[in-house]
Amino acid sequence: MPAPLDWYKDAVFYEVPIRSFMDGSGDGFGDFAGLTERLDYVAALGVTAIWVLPFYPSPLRDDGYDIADYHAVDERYGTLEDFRRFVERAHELGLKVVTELVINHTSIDHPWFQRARRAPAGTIERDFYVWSDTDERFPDARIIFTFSEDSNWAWDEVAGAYYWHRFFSHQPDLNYDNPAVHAAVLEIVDFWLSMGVDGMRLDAVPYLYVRDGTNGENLPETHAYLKTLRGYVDQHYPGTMLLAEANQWPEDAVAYFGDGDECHMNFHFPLMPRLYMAIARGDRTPVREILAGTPEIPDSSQWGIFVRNHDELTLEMVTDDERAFMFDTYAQDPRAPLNVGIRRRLAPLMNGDHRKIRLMLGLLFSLPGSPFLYYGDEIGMGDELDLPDRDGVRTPMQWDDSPNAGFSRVPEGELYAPPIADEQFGYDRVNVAAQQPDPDSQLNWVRRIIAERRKHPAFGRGKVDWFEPADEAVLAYRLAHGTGTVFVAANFADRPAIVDVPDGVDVFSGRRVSGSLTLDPYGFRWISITGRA
Ligand code: TEU
Repeated sequence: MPAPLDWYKDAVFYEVPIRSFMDGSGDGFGDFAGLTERLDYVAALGVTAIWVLPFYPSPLRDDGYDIADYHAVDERYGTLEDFRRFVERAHELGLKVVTELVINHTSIDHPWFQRARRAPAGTIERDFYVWSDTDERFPDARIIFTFSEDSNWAWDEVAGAYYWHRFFSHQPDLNYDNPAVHAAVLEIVDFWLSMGVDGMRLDAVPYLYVRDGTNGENLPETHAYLKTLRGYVDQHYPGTMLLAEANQWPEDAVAYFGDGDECHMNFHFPLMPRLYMAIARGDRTPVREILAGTPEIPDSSQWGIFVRNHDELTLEMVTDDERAFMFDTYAQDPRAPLNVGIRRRLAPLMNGDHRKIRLMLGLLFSLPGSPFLYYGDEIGMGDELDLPDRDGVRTPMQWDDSPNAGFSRVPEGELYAPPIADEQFGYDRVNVAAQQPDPDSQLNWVRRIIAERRKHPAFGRGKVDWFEPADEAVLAYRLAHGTGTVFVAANFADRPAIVDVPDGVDVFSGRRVSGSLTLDPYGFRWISITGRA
């Protein structure tokens, strides 16, 4: 039976930086051959879709988000044939494939930029990018990579002009006022979607257009463009999902759904840091408030829920006081802050406290929307703060306690980065092989909770009703859907909490519950209230 057009509502996504997952070629660098080899593991997690990070030819100065050729695979990741085999095997295992459409900017090494800098001003070639004779235009546009950039303009000697870049200065922004850029983007879309890709994440999508007198984010022109892109994809590749990476406040983030005619999905960025705030304060309020302040979305749209990803834990969408609280609470190590965020993984952020880790993952798999699990968080991987930029949360997957953590057969020391080897999270103790046979391991716990989630379409499709338990440590809500209704109660405090619950069946124990129940410290419960366990 063909998947429904809105398959993404039932999906459980797994995020994989290909470089970090498995080295198939034996060069110390993860690749498609290795990833394809390990797809059985991914499928056995119970996830239903795999999101792979950029793998296109790139100088890798921003880990592939600096693309030099959109129509090929970087040789370190393999070949187009390896990519096809990956997609084929993923589909065989029932996994949807989501790739990256990084179209806000290219690498300066991209032939488009090399041609533009040499082309006369005002030509189509030149205007593939945004140029200016001064570096003073668009002063209200904030700098995103505050640790490495002090301007969004960079001087180009060859062009004799400044070019616009919202991220690194080696990532010049494309000029969407140039129709030739639109045409080039559609060629990229055709190239990859014709190879069976099921979804595309639109990287840094709020920044496509820039205008004088604005902060260069969320402009109406950007939304108009997304409507045309969506129209094209729906017409030529029905069932393909567009996922916005719009790191914005709720009222701006919902706009990326349009009237159901822009992106199918968008990440709920403001929710993520508030899960960490709630657990640190033992109080549901930060989560309850941000979701109460999140407008309704079109029926065909879906929020993407995450607790961590390949970037720093971004604190762009919190208040100054909340940001200070987050840095005080979670970034005591002076190496932890990066740009406007914290470059740590889930397990270290929770100090390895399994109760807290499981509460965060429990909410990941039960908050309204579709969950995105970051590779390695299913086994409780740590991070390495001595690595540059965000590389500390992109270390080799820890398959076992053999050399290189089973990630590669090259001599030790020849990996793109060393596997975590510290006391608490070292690969000698935190690895798939050790957890596989242990029914109480985090790995098997994650498998169980994903399996339970998938039995209840209400998690991805249900209409949510929020409750206000007297104990503010408790977040409680009901998700109602034709197939059944689930009730969720989660305790953010380090003490037991009592909560009133509807009559039903505890999804994990299978036992009937009614009246009220006591949540363990950082505990949560899922109750099926249609009598279906
Ligand atoms: O990040 C873009 C983005 O919006 C950032 O705000 C992001 O949330 C975070 O702060 C960046 O670390 C995307 C990618 O996720 C990131 O890895 C790339 O470096 C960036 O775009 C540029 O392509």
